[in-house]
Formats: sequence, C-alpha cells, structure tokens
Amino acid sequence: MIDLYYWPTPNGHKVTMFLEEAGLPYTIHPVDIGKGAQFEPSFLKIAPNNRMPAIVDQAPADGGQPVSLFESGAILLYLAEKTGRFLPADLRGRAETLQWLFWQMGGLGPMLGQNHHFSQYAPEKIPYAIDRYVKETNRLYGVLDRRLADRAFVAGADYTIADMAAYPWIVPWEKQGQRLDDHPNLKRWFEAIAERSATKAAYARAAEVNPNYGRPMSEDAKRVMFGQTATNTKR
Ligand SMILES: N[C@@H](CCC(=O)N[C@@H](CS)C(=O)NCC(=O)O)C(=O)O
Repeated sequence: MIDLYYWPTPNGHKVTMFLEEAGLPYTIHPVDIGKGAQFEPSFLKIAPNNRMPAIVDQAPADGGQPVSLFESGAILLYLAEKTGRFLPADLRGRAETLQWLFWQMGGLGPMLGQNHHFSQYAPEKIPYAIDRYVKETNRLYGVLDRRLADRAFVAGADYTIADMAAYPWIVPWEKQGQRLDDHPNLKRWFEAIAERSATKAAYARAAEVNPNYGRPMSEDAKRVMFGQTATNTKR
C-alpha cells in the first residue's frame, strides 16, 4: 500500500497518473496547500521542502521499514523501479527516459510554474515577467514538439514516467498563453495521453479531493502560498 500525500496540482497529478497506470493500491492523504497543510510537522517529516506530492511506501521491495519520499521525479523513478514498469530496462531506453524526466523536473515544471505565477496569480501584472515566461514556455513546447516528431512518446515508442511528468504541465496550456495547434506533434501526444483510462481515473481524483478544483485560487490561499521565507520552514 502506498500512502500518497497529495493535492490536485500538476505535480500531484503525475503520481496519481502512475499509480492508476500501474494499478498499485494507494490511499490519498489530502495536503490542502491553500490552507497551510504543507507546514504541518507530521508532513514536514516526510517532505522537508514543504511541497507535495510525497509518498510513504508501506511495503518496500526490500521488506524493510516504510520508505518515504518527496519530489515528484524521485517518486516516479522509485515507483517505476518498484513495479518494473514505465521505465525501459535497457541502458539506452533508461537513459532517454531519465534525461527527459530530469528535463521536466529542472525546466518544464519550474518555468511553467513561474508562467502560472506571473500570468495568473501575481497581484500586479508585470509585462516583462509575463513575456519572459510565456516565451520560455513557448520555447519548451517547441522542444517537446520537435522531440515528438518521430516517436509516439517522449522517450520512444513506449509510454514512460517522462510522459507522466510532462503531461500535467501541458494541461493548462491556455492559461500559459499557448496554442496546441501550433505544435501538432505535441497535440497528438497530449490527446493520446488524455484518452488513457488511467489518466482519466487520475484526474477524477482531483475534484474528489478538492471540491474547488479548477476554480480561481482564493486570496487566503495566495497569502499562504506566496511570499514564504525561511521563517515558515524553520517554525
Ligand atoms: N519539485 C517539486 C515541486 C513540488 C511543488 O512545487 N508542489 C507545489 C504544488 S504543485 C506545492 O506543494 N506548493 C505548496 C506551497 O507552495 O507552499 C516536485 O516536483 O515534487
């Protein structure tokens, strides 16, 4: 059994997508990041970066004590190794997958996160910041589109954790000031993943966990989420 510490955001969806694909039993523990649940001492023990997702594997493969993990990329890799799924076993396939997983973790996610921040949430519209991140998002969409020109999925013919990491960040493409029609290979990939039954099941968990899923963030939530300093993490 996997305990999943989750709130329905792009990084959260990555893990429900994996768990639904693999058919691994899991229990969701909601972490309402708009109400400050990411600062609960019990959560910080598992996720010292005060960000979700995080997991606790109650039955690790070595038969030892439960394993806890934070960082969605590390979680996807751990679950792929645990199940032997969605990560090619051969050296080259594995290297391709991990390369694109790290690309997502270090580039696509953080840049699109800043896009969301300045386009949607910042109290003042700062044209330079919006322009920078909308353009960078566009560049990254172009990289993915080119990559997908001659293969079904990011790492090759098979669906992997690299796709699961990238997909949730493309879902809000309109809010990111992008057009999928400008990137036909990316669009084909996006639609294929959206059609998977595991993707639908994963996204169905979103509204179950957060009845306000898809609604604009409240002012109270913005106060909790933005402007954090070391004072929050050392409390
Ligand atoms: N690199 C981390 C990022 C996780 C992250 O930023 N999670 C956000 C939601 S998508 C969060 O927990 N935010 C809480 C906060 O900002 O206080 C990962 O991929 O797991």
